[in-house]
Amino acid sequence: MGTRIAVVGATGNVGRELLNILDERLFPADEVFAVASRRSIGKEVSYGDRTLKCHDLEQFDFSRVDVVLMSAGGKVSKEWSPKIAKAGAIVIDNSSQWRMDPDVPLVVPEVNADAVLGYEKKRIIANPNCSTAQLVVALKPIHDAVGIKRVVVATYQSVSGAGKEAMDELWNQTRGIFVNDEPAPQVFQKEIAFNVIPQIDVFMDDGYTKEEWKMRVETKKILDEKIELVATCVRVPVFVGHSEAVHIETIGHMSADECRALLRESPGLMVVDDPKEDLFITPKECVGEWATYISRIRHDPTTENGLAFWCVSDNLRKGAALNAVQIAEELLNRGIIKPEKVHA
Ligand code: 11C
Repeated sequence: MGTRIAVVGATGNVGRELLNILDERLFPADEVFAVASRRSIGKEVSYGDRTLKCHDLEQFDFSRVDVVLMSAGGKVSKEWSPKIAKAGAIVIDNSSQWRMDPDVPLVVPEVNADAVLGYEKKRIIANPNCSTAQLVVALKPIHDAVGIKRVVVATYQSVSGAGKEAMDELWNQTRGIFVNDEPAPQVFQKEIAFNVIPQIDVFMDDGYTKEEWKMRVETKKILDEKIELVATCVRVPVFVGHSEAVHIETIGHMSADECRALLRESPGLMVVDDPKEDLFITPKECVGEWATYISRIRHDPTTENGLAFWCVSDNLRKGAALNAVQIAEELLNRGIIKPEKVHA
């Protein structure tokens, strides 16, 4: 018998991508269930060429599945992940609810795949924030080669990170400008059409936003506690695809050419970088892709061991759904998912 999977939050941006990616990657699932809140009962979602009807979260019997891919926000995850784990399934959660819990592994398979073994304590594995996931995939090979001391990153994050309503807000405001009927901001703090907003998530006491804090603490947990990181996270009027301007200070020296050659060979990365040919990647070009794209690798002349680069990825994929499915693949490859135990 193959694995049985439930996708919770199946009608959301990430939920739909989870179903697409399970299908695209031919995840060996015997059954896939779409689960959502009561208001989505009866709604249908696509899973490859099949159509799944949404089950009600409150009524669904989670002892029927081995793995639950959860993308329903922190509040739902706080209540439901422990209940689902108790029913015997392993939860792979996309929210920020469990990421910094010492008993929950925070996993990006290209970086710390072995950490999945820590699932045992709570039967919950956390998926990082989208802006962290793509960054650590790029940092890992450099850290392994010469050590990273410090990272300074500025993000250019698409509106899809804030959900479907945020995408509608960008669309309606953009259209509204041309027909003189601009809706007031509701999802974002300020107008997003033809603008950029230097606030993602709430402000904290130290003046940083929670998104900026997440990038720092999650990078430390996934990659190395010793790495210092400071971020400025900015929302831009792009539908899908997060971009990052990354500056790093390394312990040992690495030239830009060495960095380019190293990243070309590293898992999860695609290097598109030739300024003479105007070769670099923009977020629009990475939509629907699995890879994290790296462009504009160069030496940072303000410090002896400095590198700068541009990092772009589909935030709904590597930043969320793809990473979650990769974690499920790790569980399969390591024999941690044992369907016969659950369904005997
Ligand atoms: C955004 N990064 O772009 C956020 C979305 O902690 O999982 C994901 C928030 C999170 O708005």
